[in-house]
Amino acid sequence: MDKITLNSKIKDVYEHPVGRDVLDKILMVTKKGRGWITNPVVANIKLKTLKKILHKDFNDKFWDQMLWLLNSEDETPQDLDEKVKYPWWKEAVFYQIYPRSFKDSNNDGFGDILGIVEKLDYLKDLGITAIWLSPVYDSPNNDMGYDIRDYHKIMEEMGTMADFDLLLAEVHKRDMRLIMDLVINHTSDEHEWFQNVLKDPDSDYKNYYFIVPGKEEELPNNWQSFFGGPAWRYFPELSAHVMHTFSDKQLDLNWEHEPMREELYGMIRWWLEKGVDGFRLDVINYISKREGLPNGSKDLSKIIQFTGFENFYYGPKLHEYLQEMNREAFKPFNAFSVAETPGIGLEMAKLLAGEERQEFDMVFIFDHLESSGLTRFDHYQYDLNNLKKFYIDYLNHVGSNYWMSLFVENHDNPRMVSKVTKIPALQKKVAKLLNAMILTLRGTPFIFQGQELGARDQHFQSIDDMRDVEVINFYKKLSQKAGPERAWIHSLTGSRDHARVPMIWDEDQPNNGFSDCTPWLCGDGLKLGLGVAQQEGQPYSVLEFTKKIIAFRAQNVALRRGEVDFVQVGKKNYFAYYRTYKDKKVFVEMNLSPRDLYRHLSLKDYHRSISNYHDGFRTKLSFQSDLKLRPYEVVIYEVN
Ligand code: TEU
Ligand code: CA
Repeated sequence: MDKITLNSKIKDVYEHPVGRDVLDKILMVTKKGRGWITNPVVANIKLKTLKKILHKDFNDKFWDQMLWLLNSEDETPQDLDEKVKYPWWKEAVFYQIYPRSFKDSNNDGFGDILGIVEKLDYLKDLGITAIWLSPVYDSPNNDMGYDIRDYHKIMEEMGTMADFDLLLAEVHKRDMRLIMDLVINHTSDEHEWFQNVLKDPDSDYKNYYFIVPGKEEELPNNWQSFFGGPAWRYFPELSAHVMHTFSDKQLDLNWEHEPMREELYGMIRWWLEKGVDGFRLDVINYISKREGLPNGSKDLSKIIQFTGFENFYYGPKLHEYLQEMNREAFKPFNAFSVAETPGIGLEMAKLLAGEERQEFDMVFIFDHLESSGLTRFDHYQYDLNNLKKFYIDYLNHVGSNYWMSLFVENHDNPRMVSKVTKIPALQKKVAKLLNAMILTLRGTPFIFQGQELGARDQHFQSIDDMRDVEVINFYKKLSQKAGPERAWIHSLTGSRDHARVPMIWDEDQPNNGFSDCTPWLCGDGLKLGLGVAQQEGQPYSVLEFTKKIIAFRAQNVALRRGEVDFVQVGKKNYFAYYRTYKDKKVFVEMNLSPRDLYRHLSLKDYHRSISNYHDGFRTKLSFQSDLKLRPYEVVIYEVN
């Protein structure tokens, strides 16, 4: 791969994997289409000319950082065209459990492991074949388990290691798989490793973290934490700053230090020996920090929001560490891995999860969760055409060696349904449409707990009702700048607590059947018929609809393995595709808008199998009455 310099043309940058992802991000944030770059006039502009044109917005530091980032990758992703292999995880339907809020077995207000065991039959009945468990390790819960104190111990509220062993056995007994959350970019400050540093600042453990000696008022660099404020916490007892890219109780591990890496790999093998089937790796693309920890570009941070990000979100030794971890820990156990990789675009993703790369099986990319240029804390209505564009773009640009994860919700985001519409009657349609989409596209679907019920955002009354460290810090900071009212509007819009409220098992029971005692985080208590007990056996409920599609997918190989062919892609609000495998064919079409939509395909030989509208449902279409799709309608047809 040629080095990118200021003499390179924009089109050279766009040919480069990192360049393409970075430019795509810039186009997204500035709401310009790809056409802008592929336009021959723009494509032939040299970077130094662009630098001149943009000198007001972007200074020298920006260009230095950009060139460094681009030249840190000299490999090109490959899009192969070979026979696709089908390991179990490509045909799985995953379900993400947020254990603290799933089911409380001993009525102390916290969900726990035995609570999960109680509900395994519910998941089995839904058709789930694999579970991803958010962290259950010992933790002071500053970031609800994403701050691990002891990797070998279960958090007290969650139960015991014996409970965990039971869970694993019960999962396997039901022919399901279990993957754990692996948080190894950082540990809690209460982890023994850091405690050892405090006890003996000269011990080797000082190399496990980024500890930079100096005066309190002199920060090592200008990096910002994702949870507000600088990415450095001062420890007077060490006369040093310690790096934390998340909360100040989550200290970043120094992957440069080999003994630290060895300990992590040993810990991973320990869990795999127990029999867990794999891992979801938390912010794993952040582990390699640029040498010297240089300042981030202020200009760049206008685009990516966090100063310093470019120095570690795709760091220089990332691939080296990941290949090593795969070799040392995953490979010997044939363990499955899915990486959470915020900020990564498709080309970088291919270098992280291409089959031949021996790093991860899949990644979670986040480019689709917000409309162009907006963030989770912005109040707006999400346009589903964005999702369509994202999936077409991505699925049309991968080879046989890349497999996509499909998701629209997780524990870090408000409910997608609420982002799309606030109208309760339409929310159920949208919930079904979204579930249908991730269950019928090509890839592995991940359902976040409650998504199968059509769970929506909460009407929290004030910041006191929220528990998440991110939103609490965010609210404090914004209140000072913009006043409490504005701070509250944005906090309510973006809070991760919307997704973290307890599961609704039965709306007729106290605390919705989650616990006999007041939960650690409460929702607004509105009864909207969204509980499991309220939906089970009701054929038109979101739950039964979702179950039906999962069952259909299990029976229909075209939905699991079929190639995807998008049709009429230029038609706004219309999203339609064929899934084809040998002689099996399925057609899926959707109306992405709250208005009727006329469409012009001849569907008369298709057998209509599933739809989120049941009135007037016929398996055969008649030409006169079926020219239009109703608001947020989705229909799945068997074509043969
Ligand atoms: O999230 C990483 C992450 O970057 C975001 O999704 C995060 O929620 C937020 O947007 C930061 O502004 C992972 C975990 O999923 C999350 O729960 C943890 O809080 C975080 O890492 C730190 O471990
Ligand atoms: Ca409990």
